[in-house]
Amino acid sequence: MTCPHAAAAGTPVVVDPMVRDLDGETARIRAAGPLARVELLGVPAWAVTRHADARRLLVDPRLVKDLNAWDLWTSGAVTHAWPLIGMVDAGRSMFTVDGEEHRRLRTKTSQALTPRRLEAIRPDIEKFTAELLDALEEGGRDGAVVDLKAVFAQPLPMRVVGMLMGVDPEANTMLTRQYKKFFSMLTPQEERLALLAELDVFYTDLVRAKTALPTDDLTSGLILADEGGEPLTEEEVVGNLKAMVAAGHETTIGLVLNAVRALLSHPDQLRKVLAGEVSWETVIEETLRFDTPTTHLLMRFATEDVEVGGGVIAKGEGVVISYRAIGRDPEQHGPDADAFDITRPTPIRHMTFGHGPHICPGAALSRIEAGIALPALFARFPDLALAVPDAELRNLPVMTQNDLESFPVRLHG
Ligand code: STR
Repeated sequence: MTCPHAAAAGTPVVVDPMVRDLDGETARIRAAGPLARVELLGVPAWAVTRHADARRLLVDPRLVKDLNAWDLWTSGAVTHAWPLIGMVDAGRSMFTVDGEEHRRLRTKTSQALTPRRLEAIRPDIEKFTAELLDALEEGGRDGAVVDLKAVFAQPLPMRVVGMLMGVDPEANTMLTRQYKKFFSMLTPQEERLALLAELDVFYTDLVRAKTALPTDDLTSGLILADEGGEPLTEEEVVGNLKAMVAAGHETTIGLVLNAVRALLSHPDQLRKVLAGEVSWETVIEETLRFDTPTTHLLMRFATEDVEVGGGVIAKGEGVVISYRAIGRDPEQHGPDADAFDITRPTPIRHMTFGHGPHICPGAALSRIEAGIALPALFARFPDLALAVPDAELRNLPVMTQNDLESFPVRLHG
């Protein structure tokens, strides 16, 4: 185990692929300073751990997403054998490109995901939620333990993002299974590379079908050029589509489960919410700050030396934004940053969706999903209870996300 002092002295915090102690690890990374040395499966990187620094760096054009700016990549030290390579080498899309080109790749997606435009799909999200609550009720009949993740929190965002993008709902099970394998560090790398290739075929087929016969989904929207505009290439549409599906389902699972988890372990706060004294909106924002779905966001590369909190990210080095550490930053959130508290007197100003040009385009969508799912869940099952002690909830071996293995509950206490 790495102790905080060793880390501060320059020994890297070795990020645990098995995610056995997320809180302890987050504290160690924060203790290692504003710019912490971390090691990700043998690969050295910097981690930004303070809100204010991240806010500045996320608009700094000297940090780029282009893998070719990474010395460890261009020198061949990091290859496709590295299990996290899929997080940075994801094809050309709004996730991997910066500057003017990035604007071109992103505009249509962000326009389609404004809070106003999303109001149109609210009834669909409500319908999916009601159907999944029925399934939950069925699974939890007669006091049986049911997995809130598998039956509710996981299928809901998949159905929503699938519908938006025009994915055949029949493919949802396959996609859920593939992404679970993609994110898990237990998956052998050859298998991960093979499934990514399979997903590329699936998405390319989808884009070709929509090119032949456009409908009113976002994938068709991405294919059609704006008047006078340059159309996106097939590779770019595929890249955006897979970024949307991957990001759109994985992160919202975390948001919903983490909110339920926090409320169930703080019954006094849950009572206030159910009594209407605190809004669901506050619950969602405090959950986003306190228990970020994204633990570390991989990765940006320095095109020049960049100074951060007394340290330097040298030209050619890689840096991750450690959103979990940032959400617990006392300089931003006060001395009780480590506590879940929906009664904070000051507004919660978290940065969990990022900042700057790459700020999460799905932020409004995830807030709408959680804003429908959470009140509906507790309205139907006000006595919802964890079926195991909170301390027994386990993370999946996923290094970049806060992804729980399962969430066993009893519906009626
Ligand atoms: C997964 C693999 C892939 O095909 C495409 C992408 C691009 C978007 C990435 C996604 C990745 C992994 C999860 C991310 C998402 C953007 C937001 C999401 C990093 C690499 C978060 O966890 C915030």
